[in-house]
Amino acid sequence: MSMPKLELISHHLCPYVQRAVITLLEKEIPHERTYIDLSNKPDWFREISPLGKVPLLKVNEEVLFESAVICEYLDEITPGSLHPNDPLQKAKHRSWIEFGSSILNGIAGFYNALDQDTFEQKRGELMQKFTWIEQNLGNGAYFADERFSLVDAVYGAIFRYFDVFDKIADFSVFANTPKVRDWRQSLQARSSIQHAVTEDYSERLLTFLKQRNAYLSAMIL
Ligand SMILES: N[C@@H](CCC(=O)N[C@@H](CS)C(=O)NCC(=O)O)C(=O)O
Repeated sequence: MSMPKLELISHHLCPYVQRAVITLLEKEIPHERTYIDLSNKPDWFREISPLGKVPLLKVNEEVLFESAVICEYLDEITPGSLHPNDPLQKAKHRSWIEFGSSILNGIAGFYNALDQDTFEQKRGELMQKFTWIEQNLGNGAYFADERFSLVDAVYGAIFRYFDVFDKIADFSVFANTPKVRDWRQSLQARSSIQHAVTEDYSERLLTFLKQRNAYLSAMIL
């Protein structure tokens, strides 16, 4: 199959976009990336995005939306697979990818919390979610074993938030989850994860967090 022309419609801070970029980089797929401003969506984007969300993948003249769909499509058009072959294991990976989306909602709750009580509650909820992960991680460097998979792409983007939170203060979210801490390190070292965002990612995220006017915002110097 000849490779179609691929254009990923992206946003600098979006963790769902990162899932697609990591897949593109892991599979060494030639593509273009176009970044848009979500607070001022271009008309051409509104016209092709059914949910008004990034990522979108333009495949020649067709449009795909939803990161899970995009990642699986990219995986399927290239040799090898970032999913397990066994149907049950593959389904489990998809479950933990969904769980990753609920962690992203939890992270948004954490950085948007307006007062200390809510902030602490959200921090506790995140810790509980990572306890679930701790109990379901394999014994290798990555989620299941020594092979990088699509679940790893999802959590690589999640852990990147904590690299920036760590610059603000020590929130000890991983204090009770040593396997998660090791996994985070393996993912941080992975080239596809390092290169899934632009170099100014941390500054952009800090600026975004400051602008929330939330409890966390006040902690940013
Ligand atoms: N379920 C979607 C979620 C994508 C999503 O929430 N994208 C956000 C940015 S991270 C977005 O485009 N939001 C629209 C907006 O801010 O108006 C996926 O997996 O692709």
